Amino acid sequence: SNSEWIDKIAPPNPLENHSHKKPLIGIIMGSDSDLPIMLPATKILNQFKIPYELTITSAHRTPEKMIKYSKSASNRGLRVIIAGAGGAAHLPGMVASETVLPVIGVPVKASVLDGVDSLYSIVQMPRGIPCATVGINNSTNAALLAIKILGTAIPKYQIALEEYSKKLEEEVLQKCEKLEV
Ligand code: RP5
Repeated sequence: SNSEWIDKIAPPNPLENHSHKKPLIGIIMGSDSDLPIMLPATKILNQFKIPYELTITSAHRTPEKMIKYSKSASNRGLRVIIAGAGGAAHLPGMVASETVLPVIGVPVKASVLDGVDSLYSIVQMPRGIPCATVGINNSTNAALLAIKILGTAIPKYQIALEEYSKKLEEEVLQKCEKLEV
């Protein structure tokens, strides 16, 4: 169930802001049913020790909360927003229209249309209001892209990203070695 997923996310009580550290990245999603898909983003941010906040807000069900969140995001110190949504996935685009921060949309596979509906809803923004879009269900890449954006201003995150890439490379090369013997 969703509550089990909530319990699995570290640090504890993720639906509240981290009070001890000012969050740099905001992760939002349209419904708690998106949590399992957004979980890998939290794993990456924890791995890179980047303070983030996590909340649920819906473009359709809680439009006022969404607007308040978007309008206050920059002043509250956030640098990037990651927004996951499925179906008629208007959340990332609507948030992008109400904030100066970069918004990265994660299309969630949530309906009988297999996530293609979400992908198209998020990627096909009108000229003037950009919203970065990653692959369907790929919140890992959303987090890594957010860290790359942070890295342009905070060099330690670029160093951490280089280490991450190096590790990925070594993993692949090790697998090749095993195959080739
Ligand atoms: C969107 O509708 C959410 O982002 C979710 O992906 C989808 C389905 O939501 P529920 O089935 O949880 O209501 O708003």
